[in-house]
Amino acid sequence: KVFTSTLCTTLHTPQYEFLSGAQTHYYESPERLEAILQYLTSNPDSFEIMEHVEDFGYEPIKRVHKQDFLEYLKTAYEEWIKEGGHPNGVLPATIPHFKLARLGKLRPSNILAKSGEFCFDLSAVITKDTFKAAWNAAQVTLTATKDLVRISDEFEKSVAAGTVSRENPPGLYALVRPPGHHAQSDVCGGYCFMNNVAIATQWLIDQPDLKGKDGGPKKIAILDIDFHHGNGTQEIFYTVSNPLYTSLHSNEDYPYFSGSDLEKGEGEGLGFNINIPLPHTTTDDDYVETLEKLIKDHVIPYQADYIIVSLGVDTFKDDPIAGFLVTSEGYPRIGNAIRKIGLPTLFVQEGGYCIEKLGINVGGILKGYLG
Ligand code: Q9C
Ligand code: ZN
Repeated sequence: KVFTSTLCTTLHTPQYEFLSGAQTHYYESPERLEAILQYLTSNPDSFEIMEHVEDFGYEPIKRVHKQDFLEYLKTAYEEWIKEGGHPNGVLPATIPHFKLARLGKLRPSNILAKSGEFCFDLSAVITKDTFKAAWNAAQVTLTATKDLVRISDEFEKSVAAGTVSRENPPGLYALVRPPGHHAQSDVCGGYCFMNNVAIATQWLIDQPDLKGKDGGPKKIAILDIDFHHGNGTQEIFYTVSNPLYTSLHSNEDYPYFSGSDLEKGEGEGLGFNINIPLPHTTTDDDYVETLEKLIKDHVIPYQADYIIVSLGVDTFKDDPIAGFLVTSEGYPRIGNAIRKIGLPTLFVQEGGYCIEKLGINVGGILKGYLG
């Protein structure tokens, strides 16, 4: 089952961004979603598309993101225009670099200052309806998450009754944009504003009636297979032991300052953050082998109740802003490796920018998962 909303393709359309100092078109575009949707619609035997979106309100978003940051996202564009900002959208020109912040104690309310305080790069352009778009992506993801609980209960019953084998776990997909895994509790960046996967994860942990095997909250293992490190998801859950955050990503690319295998979590969270940085030479075989090892060494022993996948296909060999060698034949193998975990899984769309192959690549992962 695929959860999406037409708002994912109509809202949040910045005209340009800056890459290597040059103005380019905005890579995180509605066409990305249209391409994926078109592929899934033309495979009706495998995919059922749901346009139903429930409203979970502000509460689940506030559990992950700070109030002042959310207020900023909501009001930034209007203030920006009022102060003479360019209509393409809010982009910082001054970001509080940590070497300055050692001395600086100021937190000015000026929009030019706030645009830097709440953003870490030049790719998260805030337009008139960015807040609404990010809100919508979070609500679609939550809608899918609620259904994950339902289908997972059904799955457990069927397994107990012996009508379904554990080898065929159910799966859902939230087809959303803007993506989320670079958004931290109080900073946007990397095309991300609200962290959809983190919001969904925290919501599952917070449900009072959802009990895990030990009587505590359900346990979630996050598998981040986007090409880029999910600095946002890592930051949000760095000091807790639920969820387990695991990521395969490039060892030499954006976001540059996080993603090392030495980042293992802190306090109660120590040992529950697993980063596996990989080189640009990474092929289908390398990727699948590393993923299978990650699953065997870390995901299976964690004994989660649910898997949430940050699904990026910017690992593709022809992705215009990334650099691995994964081919369209590799994606079904990746999906199959995830299926072999044997747990109900929610896939949430993150990156992937090769429009021509987005459908077949995302579809390949999902089909590989379905087996
Ligand atoms: N030379 C996601 O995939 N610009 N975000 C990087 C690369 C930002 C990627 C520049 C890339 C953000 C969700
Ligand atoms: Zn990415």
